Amino acid sequence: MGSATRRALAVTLILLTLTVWSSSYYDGSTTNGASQFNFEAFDRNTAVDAMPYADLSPLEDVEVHAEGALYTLTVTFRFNLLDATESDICDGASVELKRMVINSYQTIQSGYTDDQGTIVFNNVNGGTYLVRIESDDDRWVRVADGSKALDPNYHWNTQQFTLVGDRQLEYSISDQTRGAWAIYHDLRDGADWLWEQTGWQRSPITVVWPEGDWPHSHGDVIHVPSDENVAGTIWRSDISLHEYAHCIHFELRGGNFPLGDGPDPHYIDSESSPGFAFSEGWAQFFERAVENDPERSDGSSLESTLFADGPFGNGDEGDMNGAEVEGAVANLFWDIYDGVDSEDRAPESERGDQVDRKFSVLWDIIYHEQPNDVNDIKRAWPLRDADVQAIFHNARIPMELDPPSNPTSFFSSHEVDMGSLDSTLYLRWLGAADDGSGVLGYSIVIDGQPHSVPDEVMDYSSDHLTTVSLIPGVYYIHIRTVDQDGNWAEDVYSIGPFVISEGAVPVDEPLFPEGDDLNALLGLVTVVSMVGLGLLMIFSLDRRRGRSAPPVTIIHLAGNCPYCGRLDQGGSFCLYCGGRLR
Ligand SMILES: [Ca+2]
Ligand SMILES: [Ca+2]
Ligand SMILES: [Ca+2]
Ligand SMILES: [Ca+2]
Ligand SMILES: [Zn+2]
Ligand SMILES: [Zn+2]
Ligand SMILES: [Zn+2]
Repeated sequence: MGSATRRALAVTLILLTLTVWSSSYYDGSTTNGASQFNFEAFDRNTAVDAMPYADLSPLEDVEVHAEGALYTLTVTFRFNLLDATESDICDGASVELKRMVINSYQTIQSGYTDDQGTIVFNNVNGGTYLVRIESDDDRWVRVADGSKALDPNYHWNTQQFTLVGDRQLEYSISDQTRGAWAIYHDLRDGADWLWEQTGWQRSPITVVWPEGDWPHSHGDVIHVPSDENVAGTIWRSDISLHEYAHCIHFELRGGNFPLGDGPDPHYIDSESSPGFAFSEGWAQFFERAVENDPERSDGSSLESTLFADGPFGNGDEGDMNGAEVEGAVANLFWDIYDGVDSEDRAPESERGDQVDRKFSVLWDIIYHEQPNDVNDIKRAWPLRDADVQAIFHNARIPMELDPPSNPTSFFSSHEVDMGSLDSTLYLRWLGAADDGSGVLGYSIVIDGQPHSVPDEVMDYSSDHLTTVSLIPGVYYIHIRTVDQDGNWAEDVYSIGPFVISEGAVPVDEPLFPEGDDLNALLGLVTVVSMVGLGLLMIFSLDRRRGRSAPPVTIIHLAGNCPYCGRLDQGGSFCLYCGGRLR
């Protein structure tokens, strides 16, 4: 037997000894009136010596400086698991060292347990002490008792002890409320995983237990039911991490969840809506990713590509509606997150999972682009190739890669190369097409350059626009088309130059009623062929009379669309003109 093995065995025996000793020691007494829960102490000085394992004593690192006045106190906290023969550590928890001063305890030092559940207090005077531990790390999570209004955080005091030298103490929390440490531990695992992956952490959340009759997240607060309502929930790391994932999503989105209805209850193969499936799919993915295991507690695996086929009878089969099925979204996220496996593919698919650990790409999109569903994520995916297409397709989320074609013609309120005294320009374009997923919208730049390239951020979902009031100058309008799956036209449709003359003013009413193709077309034909630009200019000049200070610079009225000036009704795009609002 090697020395490392012997050492490991020795540690195991000590822990086993302490645990056994613990269960027989409990006496139900409390050490002071304020203690919420009594629990038992293992003092290695007495407990280990009392047991017949004298060979193990060199493992104890205990020194007593009888001659000194200041001592070092080392305290370790553990909690028993649901199976009380096993235990885990209380790491990162808030701890106070309290000294008895004239019949009451005063906090003299405080800090946090390390990742071994240990805290060291240095330079401690001799005296009578107790230590208080609280399920709060002041960083990621605190766990509060739903039955208490005042001082609700779960906390425990040790029995009092005297310090006459350096001392090491180890405690194990074993009462019925120790489950608070289970969820505390699990959520810290989740926060730590995210911190490692992304360098991002959400603000602290509060777990309230017992509360409610079903585990759920309110965004910043998680409610966990009592054992009477749903037995053992507090111990379920998959449930805890799932609800924590909802809290992450909530804060990432600035305090809301993606919109969308779903069935209640919902299952991994439930057909819901794109927003709901994104929200739940993210949570299903997160719990498995933190545990680093795609296998779920129900025996299914996130590596399965079949969730959109309703394998448990909660959805239809044979279609491509993975964006509306939480399991399909979770499967996609898992394949983005995990390594490659050419055998990981849908039955009908040629191509397996060749996407190698791209969680950072997914995170960037969720963090920066505020996607509302997995289709938004698909559109925002930066490197678009057959491998990415395959994992979307395997999850039953269609994705094509062919770019759309740009518009081929246009109508406008202003003639190209002709000066105009109307400072607001109306434009309608035609001919953009996409055979695969269909045209979604356009990125548009209006500037003075003849050859600009619009960025890959969609500005308009409609096929027409009215500009803000333009200052006098020469303008080009550049249009680039995007399809429903996020493919961008490779070239640009540029129109112009349009010339806004000195003294031009906006024409208040839209010249052509928007949203009515026939009227708009008739209006254009009328103006161009019968009335003519001259009349339009006279009209404009006429409108100008009576104005004291005609605005010629771009105006952004709060609450109004900057393109058409009508009331901002919310949403990403203007209801009237289709301009991007946010
Ligand atoms: Ca389906
Ligand atoms: Ca995979
Ligand atoms: Ca993969
Ligand atoms: Ca296409
Ligand atoms: Zn609640
Ligand atoms: Zn959920
Ligand atoms: Zn508008």
